[in-house]
Amino acid sequence: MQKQTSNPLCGVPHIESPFVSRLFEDTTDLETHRVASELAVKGYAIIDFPDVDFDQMAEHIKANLHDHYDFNTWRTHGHAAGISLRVQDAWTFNEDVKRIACNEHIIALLSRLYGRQAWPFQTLNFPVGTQQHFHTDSIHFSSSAERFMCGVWAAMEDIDETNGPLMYFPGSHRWPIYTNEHIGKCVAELEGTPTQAIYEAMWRELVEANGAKPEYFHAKKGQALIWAANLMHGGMPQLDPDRTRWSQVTHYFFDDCAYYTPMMSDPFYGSIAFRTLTNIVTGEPVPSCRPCGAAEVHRRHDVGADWVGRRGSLRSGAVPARQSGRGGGRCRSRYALPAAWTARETQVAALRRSDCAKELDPGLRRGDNYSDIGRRL
Ligand SMILES: O=C(O)CCC(=O)C(=O)O
Repeated sequence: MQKQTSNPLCGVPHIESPFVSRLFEDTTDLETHRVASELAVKGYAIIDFPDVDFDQMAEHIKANLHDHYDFNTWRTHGHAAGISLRVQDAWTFNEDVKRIACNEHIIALLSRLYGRQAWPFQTLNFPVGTQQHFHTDSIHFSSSAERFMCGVWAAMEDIDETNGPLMYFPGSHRWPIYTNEHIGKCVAELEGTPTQAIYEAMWRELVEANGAKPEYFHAKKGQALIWAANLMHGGMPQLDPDRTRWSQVTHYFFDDCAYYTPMMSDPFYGSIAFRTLTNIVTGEPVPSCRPCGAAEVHRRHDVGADWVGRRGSLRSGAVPARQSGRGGGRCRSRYALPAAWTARETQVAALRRSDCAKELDPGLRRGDNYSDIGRRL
């Protein structure tokens, strides 16, 4: 049985923790040790995909998904425009995609590396290089507590510099997570739906300021790469459009977090784009929650449904909160926080005193309070 090592930072993934050495000091499995230290230091680790049938499954996936992609249009237009082909969530209709996503060795490994139960929530199948600008997944899929997310990317054929290898900046996972507030954006103010393009100039400057040097994954079929939540990564241009670059990435979250899309959120304006998620293994929805207490005495509070659903009303302007302050690049528009939002703090403090102590006042149950606040906003 594994010894329980004391961990004062139970809300930090093991591989991201300053206590990573002691959290793995009892690990006798050398491969787990290697992967943990590579993820901790570089933000990625390469493994052989742990399924003896991987080659065969990859061939089935290629044959079965082939007709989902318009290769001709991609070769004549898409390739030069730097775009890609993808099928999202093919696990819903393809058993091999699902089997790769649900691989029990991967899930056990990730759970050990992060210190919480891992579960897959999304698959992407690419038949050609994505040619995607480098980015961090932390603006797309994130968690509170932060960094409880990772990607596992598997090569379904050999990849070299001519068919658009995956690229990444080792060590960039340790950089701060920059979101809308850091780049001066407010979703309520943007026209249309934001895309990662609003971050790309900043990322380029960040890479330059850090003197970061890219690496490229010239993968062999059957190799996989695990990346940490904040690793800066992307896809190189596919130099030879006649080739393919079949690959699957599965994204994983971990238990007992709240799950959201930072690029679509302004948390301190009261707008959080919570994610509606399904655990691919169980097929069950996974609600966002707020863990309470140290790992050994773990308790959790589900985030109320009304609270999760209230973001839409903020974007459509139901909250009359805007104070003008616009003018020039340096002077930003300002949004006042609704009074009910600030009042909520008092109620949450009361909730913390009661619910966490398991001494619930019947008049102050979590659901009641969150729902009530959601309605008033
Ligand atoms: O496969 C690639 O080229 C990049 C994939 C990627 O960046 C992602 O899925 O986040």
